[in-house]
Amino acid sequence: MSAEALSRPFKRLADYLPPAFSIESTDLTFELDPVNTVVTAELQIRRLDSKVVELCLQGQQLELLSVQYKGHLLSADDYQLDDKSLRLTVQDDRFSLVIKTRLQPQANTALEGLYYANNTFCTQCEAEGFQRITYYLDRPDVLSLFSSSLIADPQQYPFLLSNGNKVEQRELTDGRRLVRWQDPFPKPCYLFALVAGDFDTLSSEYQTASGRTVQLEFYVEKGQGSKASFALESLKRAMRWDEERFGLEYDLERYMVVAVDFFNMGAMENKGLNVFNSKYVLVSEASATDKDFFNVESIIGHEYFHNWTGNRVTCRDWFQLSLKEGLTVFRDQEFSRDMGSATVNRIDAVQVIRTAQFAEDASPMAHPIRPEQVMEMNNFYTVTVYDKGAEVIRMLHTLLGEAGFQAGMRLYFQRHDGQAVTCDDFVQAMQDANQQDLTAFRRWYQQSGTPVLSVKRSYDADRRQLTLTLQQKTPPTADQAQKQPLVLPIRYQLLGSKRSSSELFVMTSAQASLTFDNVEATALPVVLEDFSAPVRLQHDYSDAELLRIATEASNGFARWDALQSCWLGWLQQAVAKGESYELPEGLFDFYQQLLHQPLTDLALTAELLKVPDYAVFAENFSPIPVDAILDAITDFRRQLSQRLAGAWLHCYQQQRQTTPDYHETNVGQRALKNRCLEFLALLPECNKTVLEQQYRNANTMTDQLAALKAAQQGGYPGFHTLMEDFGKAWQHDVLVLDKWFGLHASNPDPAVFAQIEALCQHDKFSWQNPNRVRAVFHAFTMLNPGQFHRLDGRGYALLTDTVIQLDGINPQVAARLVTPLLSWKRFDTERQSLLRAALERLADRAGISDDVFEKVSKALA
Ligand code: 0A1
Ligand code: ZN
Repeated sequence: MSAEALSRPFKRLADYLPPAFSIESTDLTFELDPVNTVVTAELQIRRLDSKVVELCLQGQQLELLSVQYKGHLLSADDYQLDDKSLRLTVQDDRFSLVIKTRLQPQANTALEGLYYANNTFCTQCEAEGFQRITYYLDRPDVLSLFSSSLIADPQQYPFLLSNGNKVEQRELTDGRRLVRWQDPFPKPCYLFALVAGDFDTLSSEYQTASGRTVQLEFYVEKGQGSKASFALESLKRAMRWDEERFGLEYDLERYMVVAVDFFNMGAMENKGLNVFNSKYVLVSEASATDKDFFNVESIIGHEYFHNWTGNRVTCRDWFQLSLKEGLTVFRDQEFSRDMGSATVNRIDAVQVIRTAQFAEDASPMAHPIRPEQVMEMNNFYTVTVYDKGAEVIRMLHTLLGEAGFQAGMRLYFQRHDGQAVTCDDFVQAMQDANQQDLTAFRRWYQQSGTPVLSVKRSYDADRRQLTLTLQQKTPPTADQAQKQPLVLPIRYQLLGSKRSSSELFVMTSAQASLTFDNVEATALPVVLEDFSAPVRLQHDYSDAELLRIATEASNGFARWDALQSCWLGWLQQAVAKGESYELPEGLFDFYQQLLHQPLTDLALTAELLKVPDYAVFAENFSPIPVDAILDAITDFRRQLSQRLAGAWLHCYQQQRQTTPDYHETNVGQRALKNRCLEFLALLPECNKTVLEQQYRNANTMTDQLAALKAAQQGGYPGFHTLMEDFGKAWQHDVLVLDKWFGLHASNPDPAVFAQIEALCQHDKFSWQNPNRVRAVFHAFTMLNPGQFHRLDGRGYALLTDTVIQLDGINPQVAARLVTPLLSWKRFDTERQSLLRAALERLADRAGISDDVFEKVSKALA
């Protein structure tokens, strides 16, 4: 690694200083042009700390045209300019600054700041993108009143949108149009947005609980208007839900959502003007899966809920990101739970924690939900900050109960509406509203890593007493060696006893025990219902006991989870034996029963009938025996398909006819049917007709795609013909083509390398478009472990080349893609050296971005 590279600086939470200046108002004028946009920023600034004379504004990738201080044009001697900042000495306590900058939105392929893609101007300012628009105090604790004037050619860009209320629209003498917007709420600059382009629009009205009318407006690509109606209805449901559950109402007259094709993330909560990745707005039964519909509703909810948890109360600094993200994910999960199958929703959320988040804790990028140091903030929009952050909020909810939690929320808004605050302020509000000491609980914010909770049982037959001994221990992580015990809310139930309802035990120390008097020897504790704390659970339950929980527990999550434990146990035995492990009769009986008599929750039934994915198993090993896991999975699936052939077919036929619309019952039915299809496809005798029929007759994308996936996994010879047909049929729809790209890239055959090369030449593929890149390479690295982890290193080399190529275009996306290379220490020695070499190749590249460098250098440290 070069010396220059090693000296790249970190920013630290401990170095936080309040701002010395405030920007009372920010008036922006944009003269929009793809290659030459001029931005005029008129700032009214006030000095807060009289001892400070230097004003340092951040700015990147800007061409400075002029600066006026209190109306006087400054010369270059009056300020200092470098590639990161503009600094000037100021004598006054109040003054105006007018800064003119020139931007080239079309050349901005990083998609941060103002960019131009697909004939649309769009901004993305979180986390630190506003400094790519003008020189500014680009930090979330500087709140300003924003107004903005957008000037552009009305033929090409009939819609000129920004935050707040539209206060003026007129045509200029040169033929351009000016639209002026004013946002009445002070906000940090990361919530600023502008969009200019031509769209299909879809509008509606919403009556708030207090009787105000809000205009809802969706702006989507021409010709796609009808695909936004589900998102629009989801928005109304989210608005109603937030009023009913949290007592929170929307606060502006207008709520706009713009869907764009080029976007680095899922969506962005800019005040009154959300910008969405089109993937999370545009759905129809023919072109989107049930999972896509689910994502649209949950992300629409997420961005809407940010209006209170994020916008009205925002973060003091970026280390506090989980203040808004953990809380908002918790809120969107609760919303989704109320909209669909509660149990399956919880299962999905837990899968994210157990696979991605536990993996992050075990990786060189391990960090607490409130990180303490960062090089590039964009690297910290992580599953830890978001999803583990939501688990921490969920634990508070479990500890305080719904009423106590809501009291805490009310106090939080009462104290902090309009402010930029810390995670501590949030916990303090919860504490004060409930008169509970949450000191020990706060450790969740500063400690990284996954606690291991072990449970041991002993039964005293004479006393008829059962004792549970609990122990918690958090192994060291890359960022922190010492760990302390955490507060763990543990929900449990005792099967086969009178006290069969769910109870809560709050564990606060390293060891604890629970005793149950007067119980039978057969009483069976079900621990960690609903995954009440984000821990790895260790126990010594037998298969028979686990299968009993899977059948008898009243908590749906616990039933599924018991089965997960079984699968892990069986897989470990298969790996240890190095040969086929025969699945127990009890499992076949259990599945037979489920297939003939599914539970009322069909989606849960489908989950129970699933062999866990590679990623779920892999997370439990170090080193990860890649090939043995893959072999065992294939063998398990083969055993199930053959032993239960008749039952899969019976259930498949029972569930075959489904109504296309996205509705809980239909979704469950499709999930179950397609699970059956997955196993049927492994049977040579019947797969042809069943697969072909389902593919041809599908009335939803869910069913069509399920047929293709089953055909691929089952090695169906007609698969390629079906893929060709699918590719042709969906040429016109890039969001569907992404699914096709992904399927190609998850081909478990070595031919995948040639296919990926061909995909990158496809006329709909573009390195500039994050959705296209992710469709191919996310599928390759995450859904194709066999080829990605090849022992000849070809998979790693492909990813490394891709990261290098992409880093020059879009560092944020490149840095997300690099993640699978980081955990090199978790593999066997051969793969370790291949991965290490790949990381070194990246670290040594001149000009590698901070985004990629931060991750790679941590991995090599
Ligand atoms: N705040 C958004 C996520 C987001 C974060 C960063 C972005 O660009 C770097 C874009 C979006 C959310 O939580 O939805
Ligand atoms: Zn968010």
